[in-house]
Amino acid sequence: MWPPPPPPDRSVLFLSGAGLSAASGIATFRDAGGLWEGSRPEEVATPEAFAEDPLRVWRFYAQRVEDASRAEPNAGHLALARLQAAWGPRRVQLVTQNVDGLLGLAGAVEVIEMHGSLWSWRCGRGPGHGRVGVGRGEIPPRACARCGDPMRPEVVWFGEVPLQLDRIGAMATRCHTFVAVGTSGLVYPAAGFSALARRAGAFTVELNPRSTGGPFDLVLEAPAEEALPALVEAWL
Ligand code: BJW
Repeated sequence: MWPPPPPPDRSVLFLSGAGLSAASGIATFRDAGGLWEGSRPEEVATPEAFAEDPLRVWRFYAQRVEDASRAEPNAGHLALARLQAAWGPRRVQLVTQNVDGLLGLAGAVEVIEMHGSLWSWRCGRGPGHGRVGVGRGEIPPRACARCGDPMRPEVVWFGEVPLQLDRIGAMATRCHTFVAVGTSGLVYPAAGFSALARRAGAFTVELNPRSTGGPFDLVLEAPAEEALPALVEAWL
C-alpha cells in the first residue's frame, strides 16, 4: 500500500497544496465551497486586480489572514514535520504552494513556500519599499507607512514568478520519491514538478481523496490528514 521509503542517502520531496490544510478549516481554492467558487481568481489574485481595486484585494486577503489565524496544524502537517525532524531536511524536502504557514507552525524546520506567505506584506510600489510582518490575529496594514501606497501580501499571483524555482527543480530531479499532496495540479509551474521528477527517475505518488488523473506511479485516494500520519508511521 505505501511506497517504499527512500534509502538513507536519498530524499523524498513532498509538494503540498490547499488540500493539506483543508482539515485545519482553510478552504481550498477549486473544490465545492472553495475560495474561488463563484468568483474569478483574476479579480483578486493578479497584479492587475490589485492595481485596479486595491481595497477589494486587501479585503480578500485580510479575510484570509483572519481565517488562517484561527487555523491550527492538522495531523497531516504534524506528520510531515515529524518525518523531517526524524530524517532531517536534506532527506525530507517540503515544498508548499500554501501561504498559511501551517507547516512551520507544526514544527517543520525547512519549508519552501513557493507561492509566498500571508504573514508578510509589502508596499505595492515595489520590493524594498515598506515591508511588515503580520502576526496571527493581527489586521494587515492597508497603506505603506512610508508613502501611503496600498499594501499587498507577499504571495505569488498569476503572472508573477513563484519563489525558489531553480532550487525546487534541482530537488525534483534528484529526489528518490516525489509525493504530491492535496493539490489539483492545475497551476504551473508547480504542476510540472511531478513530471520533472518522474522523468528523472523518481517514484511519484499522488495523495488526494479525488485523484487528478495525472501520471503518477501510485495514487493514494485518501485525505492527507489520515494518510500522512499512517505513511510516516510506516516509514519510521
Ligand atoms: C485534499 C483534501 C484533503 C481536498 N486531503 N487533499 C497555460 C499553461 C501553463 C501555464 C499557464 C497557462 N496559462 C497561464 C499559465 C500560468 C499560470 C497558470 O498556471 N495558470 C493556470 C490556471 C492555467 N501560472 C502562473 O501565472 C504562475 N506564474 C508563472 O507561470 O510565471 C511565469 C514563469 C514561470 C516560471 C519561470 C518564468 C516565468 C504563478 C501562479 C501563482 C498561483 N497563485 C495562487 C494564489 C496564491 C496566493 C493566494 O493564496 O491567494 O496559488 S493561485 C492558487 O492555486 C494558489 C494555490 O497555491 C494554487 C494551486 O492550488 P491548489 O493548492 O492545488 O488548490 P486547489 O483548490 O486547486 O486543489 C485542492 C486539492 O486538494 C484538490 O485536488 C482536492 O481534491 C484536494 N483535497 N481535501 C488531501 N483533506
